Amino acid sequence: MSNRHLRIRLEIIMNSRERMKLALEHREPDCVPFDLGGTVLTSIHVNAYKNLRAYLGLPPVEIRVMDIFQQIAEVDDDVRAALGCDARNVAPRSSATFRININTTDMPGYNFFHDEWGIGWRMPQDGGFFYDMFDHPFAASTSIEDIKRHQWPDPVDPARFEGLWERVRHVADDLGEPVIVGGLAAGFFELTCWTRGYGQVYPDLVNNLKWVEYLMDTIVDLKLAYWEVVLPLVADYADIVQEADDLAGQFSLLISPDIYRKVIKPRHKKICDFIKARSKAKIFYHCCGAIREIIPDLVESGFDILNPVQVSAEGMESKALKRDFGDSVVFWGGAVDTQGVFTDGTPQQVRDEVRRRVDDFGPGGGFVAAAVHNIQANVPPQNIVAMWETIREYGGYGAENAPGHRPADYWQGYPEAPASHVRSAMSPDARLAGRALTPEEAAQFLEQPGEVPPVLVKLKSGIIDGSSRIALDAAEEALAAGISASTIIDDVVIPAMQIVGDKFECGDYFLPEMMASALGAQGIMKLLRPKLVESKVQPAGRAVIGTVKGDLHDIGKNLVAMMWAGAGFEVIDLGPDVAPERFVDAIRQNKPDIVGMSALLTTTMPMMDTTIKAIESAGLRQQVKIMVGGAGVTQSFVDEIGADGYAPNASAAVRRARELLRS
Ligand code: HCB
Repeated sequence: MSNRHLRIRLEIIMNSRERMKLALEHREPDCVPFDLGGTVLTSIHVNAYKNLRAYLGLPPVEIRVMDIFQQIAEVDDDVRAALGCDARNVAPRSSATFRININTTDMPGYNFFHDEWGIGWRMPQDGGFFYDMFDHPFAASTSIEDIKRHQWPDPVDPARFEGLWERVRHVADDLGEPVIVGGLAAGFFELTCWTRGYGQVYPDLVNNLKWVEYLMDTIVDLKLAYWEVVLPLVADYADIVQEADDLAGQFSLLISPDIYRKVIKPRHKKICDFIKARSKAKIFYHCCGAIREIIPDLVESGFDILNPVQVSAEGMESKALKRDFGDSVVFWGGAVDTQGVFTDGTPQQVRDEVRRRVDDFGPGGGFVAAAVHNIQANVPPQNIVAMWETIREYGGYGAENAPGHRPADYWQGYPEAPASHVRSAMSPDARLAGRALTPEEAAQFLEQPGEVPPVLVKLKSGIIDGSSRIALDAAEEALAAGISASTIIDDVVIPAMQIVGDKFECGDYFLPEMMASALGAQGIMKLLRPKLVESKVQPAGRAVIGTVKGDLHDIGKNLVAMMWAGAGFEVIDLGPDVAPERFVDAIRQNKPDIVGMSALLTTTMPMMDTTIKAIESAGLRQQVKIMVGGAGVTQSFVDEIGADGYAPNASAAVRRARELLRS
């Protein structure tokens, strides 16, 4: 057989569209639907796709890229047939008024282009995996006029919809597959982040709300205009329509539930209501990370399907998700944890993981099996096939091995899933000890005792509240009143940032509040730095930090850099996508005490090891302490690569840096 590695043969009873429709109605079809390539968030990186085709014994083809940014492949019909893929994307085309023009010469080392929103994307010419954002049209904007004047894409350009009706009809009637209609680019919040820049949007939510809401509403209006045209066009053929944002990280939401409910949710609801008034399609919502706390809100907003169901994130344990939300939402994804076992595990470990997830999510329908997020470049084809086989082997409803038909002792040895994900006033130490702080401990943890002059109180609360203007004015006032720079730092800025960090760890503050405070502290440190130099005051230490080569995720790294600055460190921030040689050069040039590295992807985590080896080879290892962090980084990984320390969040990074410098 051409696809020689596939051991499983599926007894086909329904076509994909029938199967999918039942699953989306929370009913059991013949088997769990399987998705590879049905959306731009459940596809496969071109490198992994090439390997998969070869492993399946399928002939090489010219790989069509489904999404240029993520470098994911359009899954060809031979692979779809071999694996029995149950979902197909019928995306509208891009606007005729815009053509991507890739520039290969004007940015040394990169290919780059600007998209129709004005966002700049680039990919390293040497070994790059993705196009990453480097330019945001509103990065420096302060006025609503900038938003009005911007040349926005035309959401209803007829060229987008050319041939769309024929394509959806063909998919539904001729192929018997469900029709997934893609949205206008990403979700409205994601597009807000992309056009403004992640580093700006979060603090905007605290101290520039009116402006950022105007930007959001502009984007929502474009989306509604798009859906207004596309939905009647695809009529009843549309089974699923798609929206996507990123609202959570590994351990918690990025924004507070309160901000979600006040700022994001009404706009989500507006979009969903608009779609539901015009279509019977189910609404698919992609949001990575630990979103458990707002799942009821997402359901209230009108989303029917959740993706990617990041089962490795906090509170996202599959068994408890199904128990608590299985009746109200369809889980699309979650079949295998892409952060660990899919890349690093053996095929048997992948089988064990997938079997468990199918058992958890499968009973009663409401589950479409897919990996958590796009299959990354470094996932071995054996593991992809192991995933697929296990879904087919254990995902047949009514069969002996059907989901949920497990022996009574199957769950023995698995940790009991939490009833709900509770954020509470828990210091990291208390978290480690597995208990919440008492109210007295929590109060002590959050308060700074002692009396301070009013201007310093103003300064302190300005920092804690994220009111950077008030804080900066107060710092200037304090200096003018003769209070020394080192007193301001030691007695106010550092303790204030300590409180901010504690609030973050307690789940009281989220990214917007923490970033707003950290930006304020950073501004004050900049103001005070010359005074410190004048009076020969040494910083707490000097730190170089960067996100490693190939990785664009810089939100966490920026936060660590800001918190270090707020704690009195002099920080040299090398940015994202930093090659080992640049870390080495920065150490030579700046002679730091500590080097911080960040990586969020399993494909880039090995770059931390490479960077440490480069630092060793340059003979610089003994001069610096090396600290690492990022969603997938664990203490055992730290030990493996020989780093000196690890911190799970920015506040812990301050504590750990101080410890390392004392050691
Ligand atoms: Co991104 N992404 N992403 N992403 N992304 C993750 C990381 C996944 C886990 C999501 C998932 O699986 N569902 C996943 C990685 C899976 C894997 O590794 N196998 C993933 C993927 C797959 C991707 C792409 C590959 C998508 C694709 O297929 N193309 C793509 C890759 C781009 C690239 O890097 N080249 C991609 C893109 C994006 C963006 C652009 C949409 C956006 C990044 C924007 C930016 O940073 N400028 C993004 C985001 C936002 C995420 C999630 C949702 C949140 C990450 C985040 O900002 N967390 C993330 C989901 C998750 O984390 N579970 C998802 C919040 C910060 C505060 O936490 O962990 O970064 P942090 O930092 C902490 C902590 O780790 C520590 O302190 C920080 C502050 O508290 N720390 C340090 C961090 N660095 C430290 C250094 C030290 O020395 C010490 C402590």
